[in-house]
Amino acid sequence: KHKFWETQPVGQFKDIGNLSLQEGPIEPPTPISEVKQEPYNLPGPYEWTVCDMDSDGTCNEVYNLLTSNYVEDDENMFRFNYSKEFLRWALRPPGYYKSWHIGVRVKTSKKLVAFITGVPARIRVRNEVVKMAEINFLCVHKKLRSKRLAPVMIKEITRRVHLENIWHAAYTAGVVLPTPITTCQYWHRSLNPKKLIDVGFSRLGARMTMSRTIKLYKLPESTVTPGFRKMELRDVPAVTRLLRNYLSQFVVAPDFDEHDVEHWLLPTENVVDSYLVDSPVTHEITDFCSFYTLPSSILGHQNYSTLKAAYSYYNVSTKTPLLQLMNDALIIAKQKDYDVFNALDVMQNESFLKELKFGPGDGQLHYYLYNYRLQNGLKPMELGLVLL
Ligand code: YNC
Ligand code: MG
Repeated sequence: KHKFWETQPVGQFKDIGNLSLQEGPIEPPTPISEVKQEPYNLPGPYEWTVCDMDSDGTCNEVYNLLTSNYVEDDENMFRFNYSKEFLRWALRPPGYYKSWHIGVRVKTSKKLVAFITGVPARIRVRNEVVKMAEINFLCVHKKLRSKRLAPVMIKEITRRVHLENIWHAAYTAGVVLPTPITTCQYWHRSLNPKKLIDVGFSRLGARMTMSRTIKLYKLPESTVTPGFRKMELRDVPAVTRLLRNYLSQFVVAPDFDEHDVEHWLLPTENVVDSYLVDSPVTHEITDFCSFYTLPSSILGHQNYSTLKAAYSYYNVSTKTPLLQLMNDALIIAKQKDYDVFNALDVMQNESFLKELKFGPGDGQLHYYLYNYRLQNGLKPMELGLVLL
């Protein structure tokens, strides 16, 4: 059934529940000298290219490929529209490898027709911090689908990850592959219900009018928590301490240091927003919340072309109740004109979703590890990792 995935060091469906299989690496690392030195062969008309995300021209090509060909919802009404600034942020964290930003071009025209990326990360699985690649943005042009290009691209990025002496990876997908470590659900909080209904993202509830719906989702004009403010560079040490301590409770979570926090959480306009509570009494940083910006193109609508969506990222509450902290995040997102605020049911998110009027979405998001076996699946609440 999975001609490619059956050959890979991932948990196989037939192994589910087999207690004789140990947790940890499925295959041992091999000496780098034994890693295949040449790229995998592509079909004749295509060639590999390294995509230099520092170059405006290349960044534009990647942006255009993804904007027209990347992930859509099941009904093909919306397609992710990652911005160029977002792609630069997502692909250039501390210690990134340019060679992991892989494109496929048509030899004759040089047109970019496929893409896959990895970035390095330290991810803790139970008590073990494992060097991994986070794989993302796998995309094949719509006209080249179902030709088995994706397995070649996955093998090629695996080879390049191995060349850096890294033997594991983490990734998410909307499709079921062998085998998810957990399956999460997206929840959506309407900020601009009229637009969301107009574009078919949501529907008017039973016995609801438009004006009652607008009233239902109304939020205060300004945040309520004293000392709530935007994160600044000087906050990096305190936020790192707060976040490391918080993430230590989850079975799988990133092992962030100050460099990671500066990159992934320091606010970047229209890419990532982070706020914290700077206690007016003790001047301590007690709580933190963040979201990233990922608009979707609205496909074939008369009046609207993009949906502005905020995605919950990492949140930590020690003094302010998480519910109040996230309500302030919603207020900020509304002030900044987002249409919807999305969150997965990971970490402690379940504790605020219903009360803050998030509704469950349809599609599911499956989380995977490559070459690392986890004995039992995780519950979404045991997962402390958000991939972009
Ligand atoms: C997928 N999303 O099952 P089998 S998520 C992984 N992730 O293999 P073909 C996928 N594998 O089942 P197409 C996958 N989707 O026969 C399909 N597959 O064993 C598997 N969509 O290949 C599939 N982006 O080339 C099958 O399929 C084989 O032409 C079929 O191309 C697939 O970024 C795709 O959803 C997804 O652009 C490129 O449909 C195409 O359909 C497309 O005939 C729209 O492929 C965009 C989209 C996926 C977003 C993402 C994470 C990717 C993870 C890849 C796996 C990484 C493994 C770790 C590597 C490093 C290891 C180290 C160390
Ligand atoms: Mg293909």
